[in-house]
Amino acid sequence: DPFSTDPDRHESLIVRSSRPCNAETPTTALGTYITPNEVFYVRNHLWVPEIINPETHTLKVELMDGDEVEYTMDELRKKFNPLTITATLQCSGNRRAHMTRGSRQTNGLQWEMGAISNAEWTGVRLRDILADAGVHVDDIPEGVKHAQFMGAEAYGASIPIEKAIDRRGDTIIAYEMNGAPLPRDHGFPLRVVVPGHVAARSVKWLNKIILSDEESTSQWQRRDYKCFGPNEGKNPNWDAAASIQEMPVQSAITSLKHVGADKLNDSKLARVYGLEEESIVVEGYAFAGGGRRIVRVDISPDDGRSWQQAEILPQDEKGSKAWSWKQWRLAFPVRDVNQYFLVKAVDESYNTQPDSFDAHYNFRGNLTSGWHRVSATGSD
Ligand code: MTE
Ligand code: MO
Repeated sequence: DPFSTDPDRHESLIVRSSRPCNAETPTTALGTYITPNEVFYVRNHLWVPEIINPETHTLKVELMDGDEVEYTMDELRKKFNPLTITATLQCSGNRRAHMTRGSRQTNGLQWEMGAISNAEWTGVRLRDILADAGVHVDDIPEGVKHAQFMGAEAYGASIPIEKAIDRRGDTIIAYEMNGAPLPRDHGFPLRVVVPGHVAARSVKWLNKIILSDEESTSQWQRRDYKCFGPNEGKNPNWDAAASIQEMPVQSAITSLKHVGADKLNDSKLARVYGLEEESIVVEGYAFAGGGRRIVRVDISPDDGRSWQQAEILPQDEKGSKAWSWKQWRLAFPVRDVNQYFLVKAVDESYNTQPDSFDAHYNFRGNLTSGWHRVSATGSD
């Protein structure tokens, strides 16, 4: 039983499947900017490899001519400058359950809004490793199109070479998560972090990188992580569809707090907002792929008739671009609230989110990003 050596997990994770382990970050932790390692969501397609010895673990880099260069963990740490980035990972299935409820049945784990988390990752630039291995990173030959990644248990995926070599793309080979060695569930001892891209490309338990003229041939590159039109049915043309790479705009409401008239004087929330009457404080996250900054978060307290802009909480984030989610909040007097709250976010390219689930339905429920609609009483 390959699952028998899986690590123990925190009891507050919301488990969607146990073999393999797929578990959401608990809703309360979605309100924290940096997700603690033990409640960072877990998405495993297979088992966690048996404990890998970091003393003997190596990373192989296979070049176009078939030559291989190999690095020990120690060499990676000593030979290259470390880089720390703050980056959100989001599964392409995050909020799939919202699409199922808002449109119709989708295939796959029925994630609510917790298949997303944010951490500080430390490692070395993939660009620097490739340059050291002999790749002309500033003048990449035409034929080199993809960087493929292989995980120790058999998972694999790839990214376009441009993202791998972009100095400001911040693709790193990480060995630390929030200042600690990577936990086993998150790739110990080495994983790729491809910030701004779908988390499926951030391969865990990394042991090999292959430069190639084609994408990874894994099912996770060629089949699973693709998106389709609402009409394309269950047997779409997989080869014709593009692999998911950069993520679209996303947002969700993670908390509604009722501040009763009796609490106006004593509650901290009431003071922070200067509330003068009975109110509801709405909080959540917003995120955009590609390093595109979230520039606005619109909240409706009345199912779309009126809107107001939430306060986006400032955060220190490390890295060349906006790789991490933003937390936001806004309070409404109860008399302005009518049945449903809605949220939609806008990124710096003025991309935003679709207002209907039918319009971006796909049978795999990938990239669900329709406006999150939550009943004022708390259910969605
Ligand atoms: N890497 C390996 N080796 N095996 C996996 O199953 N899952 C991918 C990606 N990398 C996966 C992997 C997917 S689909 C996601 S969403 C992220 O890892 C989840 O990362 P996390 O478990 O650290 O949150
Ligand atoms: Mo995923």
